[in-house]
Amino acid sequence: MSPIDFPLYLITDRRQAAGRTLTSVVRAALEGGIKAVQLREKDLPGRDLFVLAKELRGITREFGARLLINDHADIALAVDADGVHIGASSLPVREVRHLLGTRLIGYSAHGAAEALQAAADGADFVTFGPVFFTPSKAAYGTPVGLEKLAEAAGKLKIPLFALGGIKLENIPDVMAAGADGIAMISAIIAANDPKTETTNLLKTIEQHAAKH
Ligand code: 3NM
Repeated sequence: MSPIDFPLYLITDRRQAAGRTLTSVVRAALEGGIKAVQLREKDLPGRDLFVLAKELRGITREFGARLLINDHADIALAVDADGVHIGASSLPVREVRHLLGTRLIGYSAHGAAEALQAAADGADFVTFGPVFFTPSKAAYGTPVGLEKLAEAAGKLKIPLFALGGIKLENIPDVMAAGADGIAMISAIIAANDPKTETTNLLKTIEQHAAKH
């Protein structure tokens, strides 16, 4: 069985938590059924990130969920996380593989060629986006759209998680384009009721998952 057994990948941004603590919002998502969380919080210094990572390691473990750390392989190892999520400006995939052994490596790709290269280098899965416009980070540039998503999904042999501007309403189209799963920040982190929202998202993904 693939180690990528989660259909929905929650990426954190504490600034979108509407005054709630990130830990409380992640706990709600775990109660709603989320099975994989990426701790991102790019602005935090290493020590603060480590403290938060330890906290999230505790609660993800309670719920049998994966925890990946954005960029910081050292922090991932220090808290016994399940893996690291990296991108073009991070340590290269092969270097991270040396450090992490069999832990998971997720890679943020923005085009098919980049996604294929990450797979060839040994990434376990990719996020691909931004599929749609996302208020979460304007710096991601022009959305790639569903056609590019379909092209990449068709070529790739590792799981692809569509990312960027994804919410309940557009999940059917994204899954129909060939995504294996969905990654998101705001639809869960900024939700009034992250637990119920997570459950609804998971149900919708399940309903539209390709049957292999
Ligand atoms: N990475 P939301 S888009 C963190 O395209 C991130 O690589 C992206 O946030 C990429 O689910 C993105 O709120 C933000 O749109 C996703």
